[in-house]
Amino acid sequence: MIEKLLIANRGEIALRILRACRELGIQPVAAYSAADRDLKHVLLADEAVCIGPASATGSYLNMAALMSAAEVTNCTAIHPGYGFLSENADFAESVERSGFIFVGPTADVIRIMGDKTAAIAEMKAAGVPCVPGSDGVLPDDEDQIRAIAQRVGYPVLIKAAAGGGGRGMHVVQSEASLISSVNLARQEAAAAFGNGAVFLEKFLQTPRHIEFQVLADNHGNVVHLGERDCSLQRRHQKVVEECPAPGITEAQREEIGSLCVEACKRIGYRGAGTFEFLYENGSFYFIEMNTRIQVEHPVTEMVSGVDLVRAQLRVASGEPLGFTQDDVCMRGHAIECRVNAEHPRSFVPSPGEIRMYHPPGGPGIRVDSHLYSGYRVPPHYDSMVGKLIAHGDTRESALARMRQALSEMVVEGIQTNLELHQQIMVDPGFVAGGVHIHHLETLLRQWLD
Ligand code: MV4
Repeated sequence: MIEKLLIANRGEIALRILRACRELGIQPVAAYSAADRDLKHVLLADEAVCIGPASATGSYLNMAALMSAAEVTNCTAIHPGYGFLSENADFAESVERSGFIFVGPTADVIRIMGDKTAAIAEMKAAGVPCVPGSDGVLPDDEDQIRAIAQRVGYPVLIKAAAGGGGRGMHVVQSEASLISSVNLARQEAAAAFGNGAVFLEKFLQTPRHIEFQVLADNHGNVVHLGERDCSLQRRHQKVVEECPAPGITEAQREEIGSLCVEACKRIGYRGAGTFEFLYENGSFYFIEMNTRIQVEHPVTEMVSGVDLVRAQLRVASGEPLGFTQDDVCMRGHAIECRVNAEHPRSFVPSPGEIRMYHPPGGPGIRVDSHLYSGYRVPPHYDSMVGKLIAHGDTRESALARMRQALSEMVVEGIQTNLELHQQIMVDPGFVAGGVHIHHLETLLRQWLD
């Protein structure tokens, strides 16, 4: 087992990793920025190293500083968490080249998945259903581009090959605007990612966002832990997630889950991973793979009983998974509300001192948060300050527990989106289940008038 591990992240996920380390007898070392001396996991860690200034570029994105921190504290492994360097293939490569364990898949697998066209090609080869599209980067020839779009059928969506997460996408309704949109998308992609390559797909108008969780070890064992529905989002930021996805049958779960497992075996995947799909009219379409632990992993943990962060650490240490697909038993339903420090109407971040903090509790309630009374939320990072997770035997029971938990929770001193979550939990669309990716934005517009 890894003896000592550097936590190369901050906030709730850093605390989550610290807790998993302690459980496994791994010594956690906190790498923190100058603005993060008071983070809960920094205070709880036996050792903590300041890696640079408040700005993420100088600290949590500073590869050299993180490697030095691991070196001077005699860590043998680095956990990147989510965001920051978690899906940076160059970082994973430097970490492993320097003799440390990177908690995640190999650098080449991260690199393939970072190239969206390469990822789609791998998935197609593994038999995973994908969105009809250009099957690779668009050529330079305008007639050829027009022919591809014609074959796929309008509307089409132009995406950056090096993109992901929704940046630099353009919907094209008809041939009239095709070439100008492709050129614009190429310019934006070149500026944003240093790579102007773009591809196109059939644009799905009102899909749901459903993702499958996988877990793989170094010995060829791979399992899937079912799916999460992450359709409730605003501007590509997920707001509420749940497991399982409402209305998805056991047969569909088994079919898509097994295909994801097959794909993992094909590419030599290791660790925790997520296959993102769009789901429309009863069909799944693969769009991207995430090679990190995700913010919403707790809903899968609550339903599967598998501790994903502990599994990541065990697998990274070279241990076998220790269970098979037949051992996986999904029980009940879990819902997660992301708690953000933000203005309830404008969504502008609301950093500042937490004057009072009362987390909720009771059966089936889990709070993943680094907040405490007196803590100052710094203005330099993401506004998410915690996650409230409710589990129950049924979706209705999880919803009832979530409503009670939200009504108990007190966060004073900053503004939060807790009220928004209370409204969502009684919204007839959300309560019915199975809303599409534009549902929340539609609701927010309605609530304005
Ligand atoms: C799409 C799509 C519709 N059709 N692809 C946005 C983020 C990136 N991961 C992929 N995204 C989308 N790809 C096709 N062919 C709509 C989206 C999309 C979206 C997807 C998941 C969750 C939220 C979304 C919000 C807007 C657009």
